[in-house]
Amino acid sequence: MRKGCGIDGDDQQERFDFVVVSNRLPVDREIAHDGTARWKPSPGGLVTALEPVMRTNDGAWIGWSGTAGDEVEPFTTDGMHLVPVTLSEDDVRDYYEGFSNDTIWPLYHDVIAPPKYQRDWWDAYVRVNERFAERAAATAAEGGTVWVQDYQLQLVPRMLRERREDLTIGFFNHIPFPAYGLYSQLPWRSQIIEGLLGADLIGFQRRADAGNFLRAVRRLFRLPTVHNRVELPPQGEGRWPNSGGARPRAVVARHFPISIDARAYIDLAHRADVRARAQQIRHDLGDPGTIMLGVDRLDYTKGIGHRFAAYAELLAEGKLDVNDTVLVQVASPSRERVESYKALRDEIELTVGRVNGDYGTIRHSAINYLHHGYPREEMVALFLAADIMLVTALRDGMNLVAKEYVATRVDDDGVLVLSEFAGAADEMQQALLVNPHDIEGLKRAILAAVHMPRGERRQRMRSLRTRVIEHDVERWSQDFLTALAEARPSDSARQLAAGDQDQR
Ligand code: GDG
Repeated sequence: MRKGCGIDGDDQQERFDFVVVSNRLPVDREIAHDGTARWKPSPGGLVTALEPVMRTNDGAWIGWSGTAGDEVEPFTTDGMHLVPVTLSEDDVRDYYEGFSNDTIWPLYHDVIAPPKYQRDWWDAYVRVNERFAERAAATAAEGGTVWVQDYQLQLVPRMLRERREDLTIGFFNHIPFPAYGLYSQLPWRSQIIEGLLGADLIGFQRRADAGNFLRAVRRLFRLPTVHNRVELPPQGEGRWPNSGGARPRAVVARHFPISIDARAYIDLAHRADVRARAQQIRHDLGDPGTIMLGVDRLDYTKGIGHRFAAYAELLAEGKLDVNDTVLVQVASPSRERVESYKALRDEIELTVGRVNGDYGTIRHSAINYLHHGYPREEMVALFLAADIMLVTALRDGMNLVAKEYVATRVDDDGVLVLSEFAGAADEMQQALLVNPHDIEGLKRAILAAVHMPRGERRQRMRSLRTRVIEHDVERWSQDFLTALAEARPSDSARQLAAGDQDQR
């Protein structure tokens, strides 16, 4: 609900009972041929997840527009009230590409790439988190609920509580939280935990992530945790973490596995033009016996190289035939100014060239590599065309692609090969689960997928689909908001939880 009057006598600013804060706004600016600009919804895991919740609750969304130096006034588009935060070139380099994507991202993904610990990046992270917290404090109504998203904004809960003790604050971490042995490398490990403890409820993808976080709290602050609750004693007692408020309170840390808007994927899968496109894709690929598919941001966490290695060995050993098999790999461009991503792109593209050079023929490429982003319709057509979906992440908070693939398969066909290191594995036990580091095991799983009888494919796919359809993104947000209302039973939190239930 919107309110015209603010607190502290600031009556110009519109205030909202429900505020989402994330690094990026859920829109991209598009420049038309005539030079006019408009905002269009942007694709991506987080946007897909939160857009329906925002619309239902008429909330405000705080985030960066995606362009450095952009100074944009709050605006409403597609029924969503958006509040932009400005990031300078330096902020983007040091807070976003630096600390978020070159320190926290690799550290939280089990140091697959070496994290860089740079003090000026940390300073930028603190500065930009302050800016988001200030914006949130100025946007939330008295007694309102603020839901902060993801690893770029871990200090915001505490900074917000320092400014507004009246708010109910939730935080959701979309990426893994590492074991303490790794987490303890972080020079600012205590400050990050204090930042997060500013929330009433901290959500993680997997039970193991919540466990790792609670262990870090115990190790760093010697605070007691009971089940999933941290009891914060009155300030000044013991090694008290500075989490913002002065009052003793409890913080709950639990897992809430995120999901997708399954209905939207099912609807697309039934559309005649999308189905025709799927057939066209098959035909254009030479009507092979087996189409395998990978869809990932070009990121070192996704195990794209491991997937290629297993596939290339199967071709080399004659267990797969390039005349009858193709691997389509969509690798959408990502974080292209970060060094480790540049190196990854070189490595992946070198491998594609080698595999195609070694095993391709004039008629058939072994790997059909696409370094583009595509509209969702095209993704669904690809999912429908693919006999086997390869999700071989080395570490992944959840992996929405795995869920999108099964939601799309309205024909109950197709096989999902899924890494046990993706959060999705906890719920998707009927997939062919693999350890992507074990190349022999990965090869066995690929062959099992290629040769799996129709009956087994149907039985596995049905059970996977039931799970994803019953646990969709609306259920995720409902579960989170209900738990938030239980953690701190304010009026706004109770209303959000109840409103969400009415929607179902
Ligand atoms: C983070 C966590 C967690 C990709 N390429 C295109 C495209 N995509 C869409 C996919 C999917 C989303 O982007 C990617 O989500 P993932 O979950 O697979 O991975 P991350 O981007 O790493 O997301 C992850 C997620 O947050 C949510 O909490 O699951 O673990 O790392 O929806 O379909 N969409 C379109 N064109 C593309 O080219 N339209």
